[in-house]
Amino acid sequence: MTLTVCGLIGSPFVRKVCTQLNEKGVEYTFENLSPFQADEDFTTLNPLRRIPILKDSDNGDDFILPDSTAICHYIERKFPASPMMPSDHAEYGRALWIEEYADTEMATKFGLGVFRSIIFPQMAGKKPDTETALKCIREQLPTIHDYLEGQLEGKDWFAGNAFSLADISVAVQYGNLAFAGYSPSAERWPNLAAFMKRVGEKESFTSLHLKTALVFAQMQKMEVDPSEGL
Ligand SMILES: N[C@@H](CCC(=O)N[C@@H](CS)C(=O)NCC(=O)O)C(=O)O
Repeated sequence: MTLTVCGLIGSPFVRKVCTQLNEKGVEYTFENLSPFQADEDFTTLNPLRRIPILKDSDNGDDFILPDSTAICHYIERKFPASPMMPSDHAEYGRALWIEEYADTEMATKFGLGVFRSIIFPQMAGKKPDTETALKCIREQLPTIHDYLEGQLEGKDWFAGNAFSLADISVAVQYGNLAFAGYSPSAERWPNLAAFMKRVGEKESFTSLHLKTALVFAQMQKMEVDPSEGL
């Protein structure tokens, strides 16, 4: 059996899949695949031309699974040991919702608004677009932090009482914000800060996060004035 995760480690969706596999202790190989430099064949792997993509030799050479959510729930079904979804029905539903919220609302605002504005221009040898990123941090992100802060009230994890796919999905998005140089104020959003600290104690997450931080280490980071309370 060979599982291969294809993508770039800088993608939160790719790290979501790899963190789950690490947490479950499932071995996999990693294949670098950039959606931005891929040829036309990439469209046959994923018509949306996005990463991650999973290959599983158990299912033959033709088996290709795109999309982090499809991949993670496939992995959950194939490797049920060390479950990463709650067994309680209500909490299971909650985990799915938080995963969806992270993959759509958070990914759009964090990824397109902040991460891409800071990191992508620098990859092309240009200056980071700090103005766009700051506008997003000021106008769009507080609503997301507020929502998640409320969801964590009196709880260690987003769904059930153990680290789950919901937590991974949220944490990898905050990871990409951190690579751009911004993390939400711990004073204003203490539950969120405590949550990220707990996730940071998970080797499955931190090993990948630190490896990715090195990729962006030379890049200029944004600075947010602490007096803004963001
Ligand atoms: N819903 C997808 C989203 C995947 C996604 O947006 N991946 C980004 C990288 S972070 C991508 O491949 N972008 C390529 C592009 O925008 O052209 C998933 O969960 O896998």
